[in-house]
Amino acid sequence: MNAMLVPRYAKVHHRVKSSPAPAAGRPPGKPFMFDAAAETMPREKLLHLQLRRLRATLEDACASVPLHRKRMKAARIRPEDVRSLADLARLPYTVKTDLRDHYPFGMFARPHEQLSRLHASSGTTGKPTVVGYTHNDLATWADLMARSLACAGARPGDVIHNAYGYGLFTGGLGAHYGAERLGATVVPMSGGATERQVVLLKDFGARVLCATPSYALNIAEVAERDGIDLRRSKLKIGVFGAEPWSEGMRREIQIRLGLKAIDIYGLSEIMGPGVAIECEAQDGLHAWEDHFLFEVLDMETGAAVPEGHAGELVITTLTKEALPMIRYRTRDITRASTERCGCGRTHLRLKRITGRNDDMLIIRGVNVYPSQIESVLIGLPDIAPHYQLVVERKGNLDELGVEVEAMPSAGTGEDVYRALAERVRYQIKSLIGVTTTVTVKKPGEVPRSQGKAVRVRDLRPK
Ligand code: DLL
Repeated sequence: MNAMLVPRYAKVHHRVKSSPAPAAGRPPGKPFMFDAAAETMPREKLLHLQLRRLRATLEDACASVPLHRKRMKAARIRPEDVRSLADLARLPYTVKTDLRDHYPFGMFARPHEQLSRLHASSGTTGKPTVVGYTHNDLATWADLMARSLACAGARPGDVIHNAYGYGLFTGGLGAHYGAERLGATVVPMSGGATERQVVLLKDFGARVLCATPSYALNIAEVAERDGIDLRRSKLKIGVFGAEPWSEGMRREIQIRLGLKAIDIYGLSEIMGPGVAIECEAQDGLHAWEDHFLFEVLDMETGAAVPEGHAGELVITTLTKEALPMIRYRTRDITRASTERCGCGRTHLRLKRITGRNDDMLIIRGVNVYPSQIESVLIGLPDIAPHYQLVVERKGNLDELGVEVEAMPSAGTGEDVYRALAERVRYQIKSLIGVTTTVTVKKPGEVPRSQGKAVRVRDLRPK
């Protein structure tokens, strides 16, 4: 009887006494956890904690942020009316354009003097999305990122090579402070200078690599080209996220770098990296429910989808001070499961994020996500795992071009490339049902990623 995520919460009405104190350590017979008390909290207790924190967040957001106050009033609900987590469904949503419309600081709940840091994401159009953190927010983020790294298999004393970009992007600094908080030695590389990254990965004896999956693949390729076998180095764990990637891509990276590739999820509007992460079982991302409330909704009806079904992930922050978010529509598509994981963590698991609502292409009536195309391409013989999609408008219809890259083993010549293109086109058509025009490029011709890969070139008139 666990069909719906939100109705399950409906039973919870009481308050909990206190929040868990971080207690590093390893309960007997359990895997290492950064905060075992929080990570294995019984679900009943976790849901009580969520309710208490939700009410506090709503009170704070309404008192400090005019937009939240206005929206709550329009929805005819006050923080004190929220008596159970089922009441969440009555709360208004927040969307990305709210942040843009209140650029730069209009949605902050704390004055400048209390802000310790700002981050921003550029986005494709218009103004950037600006997010802010108090001192406490940064401490919570470091804790959650340390918890996430430990969940991935990192340990105090490890060398963690951090190739997420440093700067306004949350990846670099988020992973950095988490690694330090864990008690690891962090190598603050940022993205780029890939040849140097490869040498230092080996020379400094990194056990953990943090990077986008597409950049990890770039690192693997440069290492192979330069004759450095990272599979024989100390590297054992990859903490990869910030962009959608497929199981095929995971297999490819694991084989080429000789490590276990762990999926990490996060977004700047909510915090940054460390909102959810896989454990060593690689079977869904543990989503840290003591700090965030997760809903998976059918956005046509606004209702929670049955557990295990795909829907849009909507997140409410429970402890954020500078930028509390009420029912933030992430646009990310996932499925949730409250089934207990073998690792002992009790927090719900999100399945791999397959893409964003707004990344979905409709090609002659067929809905397709870039990650679906990736799943077909990876593993095709003679095709390298680098690709770009090109969307164009011809008349009233959208057309999809797929640029793939031949491996040197494919041979050369027009006939070889034509036959390869036909094979790729046929595979995509038969597995996804969408008609594409495939162009085969020479080895090295598809641009390599330095951070988040550009998978789609949208040439449609705006
Ligand atoms: O990408 C934060 C991050 C940094 C996450 C490092 C993981 C590792 P933004 O730049 O705000 O923040 O982009 C957030 O990236 O809404 C998803 O669409 C996408 N995304 C992030 N992680 C994953 C993932 C960071 N593991 C947006 N799988 C999100 C699929 C992901 N998509």
